[in-house]
Amino acid sequence: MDEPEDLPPILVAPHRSLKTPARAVRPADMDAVRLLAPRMFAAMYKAPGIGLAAPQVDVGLRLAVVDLMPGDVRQPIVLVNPEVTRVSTEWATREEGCLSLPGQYADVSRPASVRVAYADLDGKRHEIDAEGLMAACLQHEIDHLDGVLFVDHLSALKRNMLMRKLAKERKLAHAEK
Ligand code: GNR
Ligand code: NI
Repeated sequence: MDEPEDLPPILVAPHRSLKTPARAVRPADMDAVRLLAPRMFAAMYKAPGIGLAAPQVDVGLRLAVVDLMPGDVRQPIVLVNPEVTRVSTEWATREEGCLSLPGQYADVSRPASVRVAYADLDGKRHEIDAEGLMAACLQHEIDHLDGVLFVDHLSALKRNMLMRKLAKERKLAHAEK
């Protein structure tokens, strides 16, 4: 048997680190970022999820990884200092989940399409024009870098209901262990 890989644990809300805006990645951070990114992918694939932001593994840097795995083929994207530079006037609503709110899902409305500028691990700049699930995922990950969770886009009533449901389910899961 292989040794289980040492993966960074994914923080679950409520947690202070999930509410704290992350700082920009600087050139001096790039060695640490190059070590962290593969571990973030491993944690994301294991979960499984389609995106993971550094604050979710308690690292306060503007770094996220995304892989929508279209047709189960891996298409990993590392986003260093991603920024939304254009949003459509049209909005779209889709169900979202979050690895930091395990088992919780809600309809979230956001701009239907976005342009995102970012750098890769070599410092090369890129732009993506995204719509559909990719647009929602990129906005969701950039929100994490600003200390924002998808529940922050819901009414206070829906947010409180979902947070209480999460706390109750976690309490039950711990009691059953
Ligand atoms: O796995 C995830 N699925 C998802 C579905 C709809 C919109 C956004 C996402 S991202 C989420 C993983 C996660 O928590 N990323 O921060
Ligand atoms: Ni999330």
